[in-house]
Amino acid sequence: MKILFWFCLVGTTQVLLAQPAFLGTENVANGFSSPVSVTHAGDGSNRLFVTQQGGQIKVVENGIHLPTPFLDISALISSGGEQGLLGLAFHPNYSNNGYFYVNYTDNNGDTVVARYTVSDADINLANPSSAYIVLTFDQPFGAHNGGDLHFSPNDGYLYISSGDGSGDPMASQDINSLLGKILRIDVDGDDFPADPNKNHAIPPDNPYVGINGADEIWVSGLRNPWRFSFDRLNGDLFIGDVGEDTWEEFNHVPATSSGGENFGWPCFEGADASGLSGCDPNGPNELPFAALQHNQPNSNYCTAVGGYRYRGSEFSGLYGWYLFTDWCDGTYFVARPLGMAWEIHDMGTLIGGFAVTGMGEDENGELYAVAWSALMKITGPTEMDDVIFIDGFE
Ligand SMILES: [Ca+2]
Ligand SMILES: [Ca+2]
Ligand SMILES: [Ca+2]
Repeated sequence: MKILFWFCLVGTTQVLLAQPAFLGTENVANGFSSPVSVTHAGDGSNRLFVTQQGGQIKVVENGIHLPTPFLDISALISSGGEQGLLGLAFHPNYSNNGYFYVNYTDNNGDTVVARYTVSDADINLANPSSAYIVLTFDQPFGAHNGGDLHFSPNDGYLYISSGDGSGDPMASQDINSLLGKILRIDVDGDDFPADPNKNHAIPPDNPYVGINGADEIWVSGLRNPWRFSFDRLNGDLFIGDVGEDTWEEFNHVPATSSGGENFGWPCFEGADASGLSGCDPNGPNELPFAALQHNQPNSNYCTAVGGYRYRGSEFSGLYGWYLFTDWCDGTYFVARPLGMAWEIHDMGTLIGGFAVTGMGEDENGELYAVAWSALMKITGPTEMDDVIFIDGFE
């Protein structure tokens, strides 16, 4: 079990210390509508692709926000609230096959993971008729859809976050439900040739292969894992899990894991047992390495936004730190392992204080955030010696 730094922000400390110029932002492009994620294609172009909740993927090329969407599937989706186009990931071999993957809620409100292909004629236009369903599953209600997608740099499999569906939260503990999980699939095969709505293979080392439990599941016990990421260098998995009444969680699955971790929801929120019927107060409950507590002085935590471990080169003072934030509060934090525990620091508030919906990387590992209608680059210290933590710890 990990030792935690339960991080309860002491607001007076934050207010009294001067704000150092440690983390900052540079505006990259504007004019987005409800952006939820930003990523790159890994094709050497260093374009950025911004996913809009309403169903469009927008391209930023050489700092220019192109007016024509890369893809517009707004007619296929339910949007608004927590529904919409929620995630985008490019195939690791995109340069050769032109495949990319989206996660959206369809007109019935159900989750669809689909593959599309870039057009032959224009690298900034996808082929809208190339849709190929990879996986679908029912969503009982509108909220808690998860929706993020990433390929692991280690195994090349596609990982998909799903929320508990906001119906029966015990779905997160049901190993035969795909809700409240991180799923792990192989998009380069089809183990279900008779099923046109299930066009993927199952990695043979997934934890429930050959035993009771859905074969797609990698880890369970999540409430609404809205944004997650991989460490591009070593494959560590970081999951921001949106809490209910008390704790916003940031969870870690080391690259050496063989899957099957249970992060506790709804039997636990953070380390707190819920006492729900059907729950064992002794767990299992894999604890978060960081958690932000609701209703504390001078803070307003409400929605965990998982970030990235910085592996870029421009701001070497950030190298190896995992950056994360909260949608309501806007304070940024950095974390890194310290022996068996984690060292966590408050980095102050960026970008007007709130509404950062997602972060992402470019091809070089530089970090970006989307908030309101803007795409911003996150800047930091270029020397480790310049690092100053406003919480006063060193
Ligand atoms: Ca099939
Ligand atoms: Ca099974
Ligand atoms: Ca948990």
